[in-house]
Amino acid sequence: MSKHKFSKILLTGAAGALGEQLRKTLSQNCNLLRISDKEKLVKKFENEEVNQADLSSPEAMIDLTKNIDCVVHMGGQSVEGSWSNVLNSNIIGMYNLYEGCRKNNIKRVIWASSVHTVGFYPRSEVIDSKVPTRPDSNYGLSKVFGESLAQYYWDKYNIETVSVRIYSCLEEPKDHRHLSTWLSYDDLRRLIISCINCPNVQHSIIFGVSNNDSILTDNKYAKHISYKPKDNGESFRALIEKKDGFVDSTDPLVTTHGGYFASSGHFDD
Ligand code: 15L
Repeated sequence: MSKHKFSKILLTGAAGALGEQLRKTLSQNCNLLRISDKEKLVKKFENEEVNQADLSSPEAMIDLTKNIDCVVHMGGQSVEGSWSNVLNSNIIGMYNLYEGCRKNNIKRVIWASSVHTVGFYPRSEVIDSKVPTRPDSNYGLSKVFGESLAQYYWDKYNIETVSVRIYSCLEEPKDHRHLSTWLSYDDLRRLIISCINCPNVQHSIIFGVSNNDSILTDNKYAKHISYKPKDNGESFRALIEKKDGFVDSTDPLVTTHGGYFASSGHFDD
């Protein structure tokens, strides 16, 4: 019997910023860690297996998901982009990945959804995961599609998913909005491991945010995941106020959860 709940984990987007932060922890929490990205990757840990693949290829996704029991999906377009980039990476790519999961009997997916699914909520509103989505960009729209896809694959095909609405995952908060939206790298690791270890998740949506004093979200519908964030963006307030001064409450950076994603125009214009 394996000492891990899932013995064979696939990490997509392993060359990206968050993928990079997760490799070591994941490799310690499974027997085999298959790492994938469309960029070239170099094996770092003994139980890693490298498989370079592009999400937009259905064949590659079927191949990538063979002999795996849990996927941590950090791949795809991670910021606003042209419609064609978002479509290929996050909509077609997400569908291809789940088809691979279905065909290869994968049990669970944990993936990077985003604050930008709900980016148009005003800062004054603390939201839970049952409020209607309010995407703020092509990118946010693609993440809403991803969450619906995850719900569908749970309802119809019994593939469990945790959609992690990551707010701002950075080494440290860099501006006033981040004081509320920051997710530290250590809390990211805690969160993903909680999602892996949780016995039953069905399709759950959880906000990926640290224990910030000025938090904008309420994880009351994800208590079963037992995510206990430890870091707090507030400790960076003095530094940010010294650097940027005080921010006006009408500044688009802080009027909504999504910040400048919500206030900027169409990417393709
Ligand atoms: C995200 O979803 C992006 O992946 C990240 O690059 C940040 O822009 C973050 O949201 C944010 O809004 O802070």
